[in-house]
Amino acid sequence: MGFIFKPVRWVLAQIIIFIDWVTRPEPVQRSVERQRVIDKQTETMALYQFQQCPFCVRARRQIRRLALNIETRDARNDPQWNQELINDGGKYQVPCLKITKDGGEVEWIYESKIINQYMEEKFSANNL
Ligand SMILES: N[C@@H](CCC(=O)N[C@@H](CS)C(=O)NCC(=O)O)C(=O)O
Repeated sequence: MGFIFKPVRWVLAQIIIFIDWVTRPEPVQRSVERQRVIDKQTETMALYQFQQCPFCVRARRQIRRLALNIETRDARNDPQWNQELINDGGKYQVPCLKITKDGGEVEWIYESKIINQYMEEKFSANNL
């Protein structure tokens, strides 16, 4: 029976991606200067994720809504990001936001809700 789950999961993932695309949020508009400051801050951030994971969709929507230029890294198919997530992040779970601070210190944030809360607090629309 196991063979049936893979295609069902794949179809569900396609539906999620399609609904996400149709209902994608409108990015906030900022002044050029403000966007430049935020781009500088997000330059050293990366989201480890899977394309078809609903929790990653949640984090990617927040990135889009807040108009953040955060690199996304495929932790399922790219062995480099896969190993880095496991070895340096500490566990194989996505989404995970990697933040490299000014002094070189690295923080790994797991859990989509916590990631979104972090982005909201740091780059919220009120913070134009
Ligand atoms: N509570 C977590 C759930 C994350 C989660 O379950 N992610 C799955 C992918 S959808 C995962 O990392 N699975 C690891 C694996 O496939 O081994 C969140 O909200 O971020």
